[in-house]
Amino acid sequence: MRQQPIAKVGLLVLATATALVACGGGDGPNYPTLSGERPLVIGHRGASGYLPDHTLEGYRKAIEMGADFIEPDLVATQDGVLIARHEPNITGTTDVSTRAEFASRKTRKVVDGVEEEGWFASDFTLAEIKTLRAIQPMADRDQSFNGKYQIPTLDEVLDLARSEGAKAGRTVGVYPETKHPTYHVNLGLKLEDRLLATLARYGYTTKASPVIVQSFEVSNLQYLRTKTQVRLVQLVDADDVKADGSMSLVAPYDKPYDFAVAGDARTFASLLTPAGLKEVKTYADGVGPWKPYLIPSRQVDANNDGKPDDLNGDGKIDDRDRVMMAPTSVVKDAHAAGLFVHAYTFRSEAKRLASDFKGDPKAEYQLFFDLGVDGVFSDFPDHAKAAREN
Ligand SMILES: [Ca+2]
Repeated sequence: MRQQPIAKVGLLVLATATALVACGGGDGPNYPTLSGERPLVIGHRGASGYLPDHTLEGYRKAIEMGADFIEPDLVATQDGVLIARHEPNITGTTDVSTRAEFASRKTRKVVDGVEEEGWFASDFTLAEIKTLRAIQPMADRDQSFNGKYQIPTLDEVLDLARSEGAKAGRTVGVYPETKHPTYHVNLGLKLEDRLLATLARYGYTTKASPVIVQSFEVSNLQYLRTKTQVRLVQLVDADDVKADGSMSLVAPYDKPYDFAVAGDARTFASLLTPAGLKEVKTYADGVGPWKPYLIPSRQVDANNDGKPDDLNGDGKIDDRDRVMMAPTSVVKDAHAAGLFVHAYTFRSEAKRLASDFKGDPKAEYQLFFDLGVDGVFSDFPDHAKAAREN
């Protein structure tokens, strides 16, 4: 689903030059991707289906599982260091709430117009952040690694991609997301220049660099385009999918937050129209839509009682009780505009798969690969890779 604080997730996607190198050229099957090369497997927050999000251990596992890219979300510490966390609010992804020495840091902040309570990265120095340990934020996933792993910096993630890639004999890309760019500017902790300076230190300044930068906001990507040639991706979110399969656009997930601040009427959906995609192409190389924008799913109400049918008869209504619909034209339209498409988020748990897939995550990947997506953000990169090799 959409990008929720805490339970929600990251995103995104892409890379063509590296895939070419990894393939050793144009042999093998021809894929319906923008480049004709095989779609990318992006380890979403690492291998977050297995290990706590955004830890070096999780990223390493994603690489071992064959991810082409690993995906760190970026927020800033008080001393301006970029660290990998999904939210500025670190309450749900670290053990900070159990640390007596930080009890007084608990506070309230407004993130993209919504007030939140908890502990925030920008109130901690990097040295303090390093005393914390990561927690698995999804209650239904393995909690046994909680409290074991540190919070990595962007530099550490880039170093890991290089060293593990060298060990594996292939290029491993890094797919950083600037989280809540407007929020960080208002804190005096603008992310973009810090990110550019770091990437420049690694020599990552061109389209061929093993880096793709993603964001849900627009003006920061436009700014980045004036400063770097590394690939940029416009993320496209929504609040939810309605019963009929149409997208629910409710603030703050209705539009890029910089649009909200500027009073721009355009929504996330506006960015995926043919005209919107053409505009995105002026500053980005690809789009990273939430996957129901590409292939929606709907609930069933066969007896017209106004309630969704419990298709698998387990007494609950979840994704297993939805059926896949016909694809939209977004992938075709994006490719026509010259944009690659990296879709998020692919999750293997049975309860997160539509009824069509009968509990087999590979069937879902196959559907999206057949549609021509250029990459998938996956919590289970081993499953994504296996589906691609199939
Ligand atoms: Ca059910």
